[in-house]
Amino acid sequence: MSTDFDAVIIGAGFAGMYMLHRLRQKGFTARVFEAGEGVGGTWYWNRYPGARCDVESVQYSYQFSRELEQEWEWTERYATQPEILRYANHVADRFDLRRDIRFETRITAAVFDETANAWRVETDKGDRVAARFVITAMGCLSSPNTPKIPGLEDFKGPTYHTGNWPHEGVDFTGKTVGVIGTGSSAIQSIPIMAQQASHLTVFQRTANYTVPAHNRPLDPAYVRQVKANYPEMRRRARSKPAGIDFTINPASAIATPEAERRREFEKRWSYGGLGFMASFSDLLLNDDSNKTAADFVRSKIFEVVKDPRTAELLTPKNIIGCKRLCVDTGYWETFNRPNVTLVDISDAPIERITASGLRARGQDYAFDCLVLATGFDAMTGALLKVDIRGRGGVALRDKWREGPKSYLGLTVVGFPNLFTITGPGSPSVLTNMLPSIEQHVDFIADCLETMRARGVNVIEPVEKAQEAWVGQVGDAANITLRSTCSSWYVGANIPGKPRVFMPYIGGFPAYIAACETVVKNGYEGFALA
Ligand code: N01
Repeated sequence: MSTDFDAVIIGAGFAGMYMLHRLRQKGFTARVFEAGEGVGGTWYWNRYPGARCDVESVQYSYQFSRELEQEWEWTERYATQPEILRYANHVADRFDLRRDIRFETRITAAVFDETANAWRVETDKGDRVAARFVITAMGCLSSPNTPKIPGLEDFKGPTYHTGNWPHEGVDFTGKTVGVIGTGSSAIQSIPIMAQQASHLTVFQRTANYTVPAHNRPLDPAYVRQVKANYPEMRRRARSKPAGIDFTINPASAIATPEAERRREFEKRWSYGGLGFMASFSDLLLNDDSNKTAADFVRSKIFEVVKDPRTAELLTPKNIIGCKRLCVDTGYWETFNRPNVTLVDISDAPIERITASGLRARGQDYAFDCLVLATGFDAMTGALLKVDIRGRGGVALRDKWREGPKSYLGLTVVGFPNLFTITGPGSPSVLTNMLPSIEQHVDFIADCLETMRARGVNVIEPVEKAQEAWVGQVGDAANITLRSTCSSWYVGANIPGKPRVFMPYIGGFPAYIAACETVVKNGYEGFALA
């Protein structure tokens, strides 16, 4: 059967854009469908005040084009959402991507036609297209979670979700604001909202660890030096578990004398950012080591927050780094402001949202605006919103009822010619997303090229290889403390979601090696027909 395109790509974030570019370079035809009006994915939707990336801008960038790398000028250590969105738009223009992207169009269904060996794709605008391949590029944190709190629809004022923020922005000047949630999005936005609002009430279910960003404008001399040495920096980053170039101290925290340990933590703290978790190599492997880092951060809260009761409430009790570590600018300081109140809801859920605010622990709180900083149905949420059906009409939703299973986080048994960029079972959210995306896109593009050269029409993983990979993902998860708490990594934030540690935590280098071995052995673990 002739198809409309070689590939349909779902989503025009960084993954979808680069996938389109690579396929075009190799002479394939592709059409991207994107729900938003523009490119940028997560950076298109997450426009809440204070949104910025917690990976340094010079590393959170594409490396596939040396020219792009050299011409783009990042202005801050951690780029703001508007700057990253400008970068995404620059890439779309520079590589002339828009002509193959259909905006404001959401794919609703993708069904594999076994007689034609093609995917039949439907959109909410009535498009019906056929493609040999479907490639999902929907992002891991792109399906906002609005918790089913009773009375949500009763609230008379505006309600905003950090993951779907109004494009025109929101001015909270003179308003009273209630914020539910204290994850990364809340920790970034609360300090800014507090500067605008007449009063801000923060409803905290779980206190979170955060490290200072120490953000600053980038020194042009530093940028010149990075640009002169980009390939070397990228190579070092690829050799690190998180795909980020920072130095990991190989020592054990608990085996290091206390004074020396504290010096190392202080050094990392004053440098700022996620590299704090690389202070010692066993922080996520050993409870006692983890506690040394947790206690260090806890002590910092009491140095900053003046009211001891508030400091106590802000003090996380769980393992540091188990939930995703946050990076902030002035978060704890914000709770010294007279117009900010912290309400602990750890022991009882919010009873209900009311017309004028909410009721929690038997008390009513009134505010003009409600902000839900309540996160996402991570990793599988966006994928399963699309009605994806493989062989025999089996739905991916049913196939993954007990949790996602994939081969390399890229392909699924029973779903031929379907690729999931940064899908569950790949390093994705545990790494710098940009290099992880590029590695997946390159794998897929090379695979399609090999298939074309060999006259192969269909690729699909075999059950045995998928089971072995799922076993490896599970074994890696069991070694670390990261799989032990209630986080979105294990689906714990979504009622009824199966508890499975979804990303591959064996590290970026081990993952790249696994993919390379598969290719070297002639796409081992796949059936090619
Ligand atoms: O979401 P989250 P997020 N009642 O799930 C609370 C990336 N990111 O949008 O912890 C009351 O972390 C929930 O409480 P609890 C990054 O990977 C990156 O902040 O479940 N509270 C929690 O406090 C990040 O990890 C960047 O007890 C409820 C909060 O809402 C991921 O996105 C910036 C509740 C949700 O926190 C998600 O971050 C932003 C309820 N019913 C995000 N339901 C950077 O690059 C949920 N909560 C810096």
